[in-house]
Amino acid sequence: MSLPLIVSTWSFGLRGNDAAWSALQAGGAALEAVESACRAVEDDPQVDSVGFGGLPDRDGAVTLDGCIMLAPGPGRCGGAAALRHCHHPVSVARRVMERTPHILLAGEGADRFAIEEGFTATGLLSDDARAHWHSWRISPQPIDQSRDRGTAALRPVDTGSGGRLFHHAAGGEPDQGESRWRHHDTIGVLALDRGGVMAGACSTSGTPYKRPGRVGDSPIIGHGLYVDPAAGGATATGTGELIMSVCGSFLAVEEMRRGRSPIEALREAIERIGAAHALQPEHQVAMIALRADGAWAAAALRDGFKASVRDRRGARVTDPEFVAE
Ligand code: SD4
Repeated sequence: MSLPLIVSTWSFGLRGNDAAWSALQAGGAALEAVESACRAVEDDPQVDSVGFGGLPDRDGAVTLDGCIMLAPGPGRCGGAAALRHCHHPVSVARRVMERTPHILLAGEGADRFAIEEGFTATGLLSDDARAHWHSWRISPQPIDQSRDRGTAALRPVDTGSGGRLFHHAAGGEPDQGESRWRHHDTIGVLALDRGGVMAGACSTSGTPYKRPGRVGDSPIIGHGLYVDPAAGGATATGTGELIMSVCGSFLAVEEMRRGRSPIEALREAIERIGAAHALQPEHQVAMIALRADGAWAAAALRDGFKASVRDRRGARVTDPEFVAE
């Protein structure tokens, strides 16, 4: 087994992996690595689905979600949902894990907790995101991208260069003009440090123009992320409602606990989602899974997903081994 190892969702995960790598390679903890990987993407205003620069809800408010996990059990996992004033949900989630007896704080109380913990209150709506929200209001697009019907739905297709294009669901050419918008993806990260300790984290601004109050899978342990050192870890990106309907990350980890390989476990979770839903053109779910021995895999419901990995052999972007359709 070659340790350490860090794997993230999407090609923008490369930037997160890079940010975490030198400390991880020098013997740093997996927990620090997954947090700093998420923070690097949260800080990037060009990523309009995570952290500062994320697209807002339909009322123009950006709300951020994230969670972090070492293991089931007290003080080993935490989440923060619907933060409106702190652009590092992954770090707030870590404080929830380390400084409270709770697992999930949400909304105003989560922001208040973050400020009490010393986080700086900041605006989350970038100029670009505000401008896009204004044009969306003039020419309304789907309010909840993962559920609206009958629209010119777009699906994210990772170009492998850190950017993504969007294919019209009905086919046709990717629209470059749309490429920065209507992203639908979470940074999910799993790492094993040199000591063999595993950690995971994820962070998102959720579905663009979502109904205010809507929370997806990403801040909720078992849905967007699950880590159990005895079995492995998994994290998800895509339409939260689909992931949540099968406790996607928990399901994948449980499959590994039963002896399945990471790819077999992901395949089970993805196929379960496909079987449970009348899939809409805009739906996508993708997952990564990691086992304690360093074996990992990526899988997706539909094409267009990529995963990013960094280990002693270098940094690379890979296609998922399994795509359901
Ligand atoms: C959610 N899963 O809120 C998140 C959003 C996302 O890729 O971006 N997924 O449903």
